[in-house]
Amino acid sequence: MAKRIDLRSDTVTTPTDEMRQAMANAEVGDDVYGEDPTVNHLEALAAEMLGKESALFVTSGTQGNQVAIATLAGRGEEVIAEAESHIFFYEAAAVAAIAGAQIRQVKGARGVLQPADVQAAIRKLDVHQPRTAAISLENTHNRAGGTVTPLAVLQEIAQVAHAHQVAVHMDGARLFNAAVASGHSVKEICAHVDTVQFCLSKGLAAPVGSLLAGSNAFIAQARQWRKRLGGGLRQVGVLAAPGILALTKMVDRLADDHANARLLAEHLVEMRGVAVDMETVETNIIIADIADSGVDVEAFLADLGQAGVLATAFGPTQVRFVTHKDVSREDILAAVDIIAQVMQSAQPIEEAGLSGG
Ligand code: TLP
Repeated sequence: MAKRIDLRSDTVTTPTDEMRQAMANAEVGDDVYGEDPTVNHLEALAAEMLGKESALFVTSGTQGNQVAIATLAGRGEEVIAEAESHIFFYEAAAVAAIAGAQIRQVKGARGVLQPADVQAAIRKLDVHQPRTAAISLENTHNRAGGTVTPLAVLQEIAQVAHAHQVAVHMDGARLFNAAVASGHSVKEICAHVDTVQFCLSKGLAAPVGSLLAGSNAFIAQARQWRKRLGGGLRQVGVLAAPGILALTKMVDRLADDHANARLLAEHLVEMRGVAVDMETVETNIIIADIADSGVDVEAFLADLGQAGVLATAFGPTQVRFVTHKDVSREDILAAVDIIAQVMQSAQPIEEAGLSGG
């Protein structure tokens, strides 16, 4: 059987052989006592790379974001986040459920929050209004198609926020993609935010885990929130070991994923009925809109899956493709042929008698 080309997400990446070896050989201890040397090494390495005082190993990107928000925002407070951000869209209302805060959705430009809009959304001190406790940025922005927040915008948002004593958190699940695509180091990017979460288990290919970074005082409080949420793990060096390799060996190769995404997007826009906003294709995510084809997204994805290419529905007419370590340039070219064939033979909704009219 032909290889399955899985473009659903970079979360599907499998650990390298070297990572598996490192897991087997990891030196471990009880991390709740602070005695796991491999976790301590990973946290110190991450803090150093990001230019923050401390870092904390957490189970997932969602846990990292939620620990951060719960630390920064309390019950009855407000967090400003981009309208389609992951913390709003995909974290099961955890900001409400855990921190007890509400999210103020602010629309960005291709996912990038604009400083003037952030300024306008910050609440005044008034008995009727919640305190604005934090601003959460997403870089790269998933639902916008992997867009990168320019450094100048980050800097301006930080100025606006800090002038009002509001903290800035960055959901940097794909922070390293932002760094590789922009040519700025993660340290330069993180200099403008107070707290940042990034994932080891996406393009960097570690099996599990994220890091949350910030000041010593923030991380001390975050550590307690992690404990509350059941994220205080024991001999977790077996998971930190591949994370160290993710940071030391897997960053530069993200450029290949970006080149593959570009290649795929260039072919997709040539297909009839498929639209891609090429300006958003900066990293490893492509959002294709198949509205003009008249083809039903779910039916299209089912046929595509049968033919060996997996992608995700990302809206009523949108499909998301994500490139990563486990798909090569050859796989992308093979996927292009398959997508074109499936698109050509797919029946528009009206012809298939599904229009209901
Ligand atoms: N995103 C996943 C899905 O949840 C949509 C994906 O396949 O892209 N922030 C951002 C920007 C993310 O894209 C994700 C995962 C997370 C946070 C959460 O990370 P995990 O899955 O580790 O909780």
